[in-house]
Amino acid sequence: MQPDEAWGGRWRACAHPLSHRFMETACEKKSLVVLAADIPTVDGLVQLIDQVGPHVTALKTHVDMVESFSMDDWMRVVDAAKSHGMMIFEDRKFADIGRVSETQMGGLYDIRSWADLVTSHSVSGPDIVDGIAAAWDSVQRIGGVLMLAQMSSRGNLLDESYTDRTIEIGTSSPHVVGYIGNGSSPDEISSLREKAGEGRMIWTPGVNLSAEEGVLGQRYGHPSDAIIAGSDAVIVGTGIHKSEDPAGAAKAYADATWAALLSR
Ligand code: 5BU
Repeated sequence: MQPDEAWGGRWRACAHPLSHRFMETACEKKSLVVLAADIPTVDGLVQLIDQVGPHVTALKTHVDMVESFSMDDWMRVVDAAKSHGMMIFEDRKFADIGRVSETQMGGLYDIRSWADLVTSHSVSGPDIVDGIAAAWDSVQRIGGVLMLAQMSSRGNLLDESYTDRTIEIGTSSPHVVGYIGNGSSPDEISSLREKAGEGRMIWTPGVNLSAEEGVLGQRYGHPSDAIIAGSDAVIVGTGIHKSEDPAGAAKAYADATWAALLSR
């Protein structure tokens, strides 16, 4: 199916090139699944990526959870993701002032050199986005920022006025591809979609096909409900990597999200 048919207004209104790349890959793989690869070893990550690659559209990483990090080793993860046509999304949740965030995009992990997307808080104000974008610019790469407009964990402090002000920042920056929304609550996703309009993506963690509640305050909703409510990608970790059959689980999430997109 052509992306404009599957995605409708979102395809036409989202201006960032990486949002189009995501929507195209989603159509090729019939999947709106982003794998939250929360595995602390490079071998484990590469194995998981190779198992689920055909059903997953982007890889979400936490590079700072990898034990005995080395850049050479890490490139095996990057290469594995690329070989499956997955975008790489480092869930770094930047939060500092612009200048420091720019520097933190380099450093030990050199996120700017391999990540296509990163997450950012908005608590420090709009310049954080320019700092992150300047880092990609310095290595002649294009990247995009997903700002945390909501969170999935219980008791989080991102209230409605915080969400509104985050959207103000996002709307006025070409580097903001979209927002992180609370995948456990279709109502919150619908409200975020209404505020964000068609021109930005919403990606949602806090999604699981079976679990009611995760550990340590994580909350879950159903992937189909999240997509119907206006999410464009479900971020799934334990639902896939803790499954006895990760490939089968990834396919189940892919099928549920693709069907939901078409019915939306
Ligand atoms: P889970 O195993 O599907 O619960 O993993 C969810 C992932 O999404 C995990 O990597 C978190 O860092 C990430 N996440 C989240 O769960 N909730 C949020 O609000 C944000 C990120 Br932002």
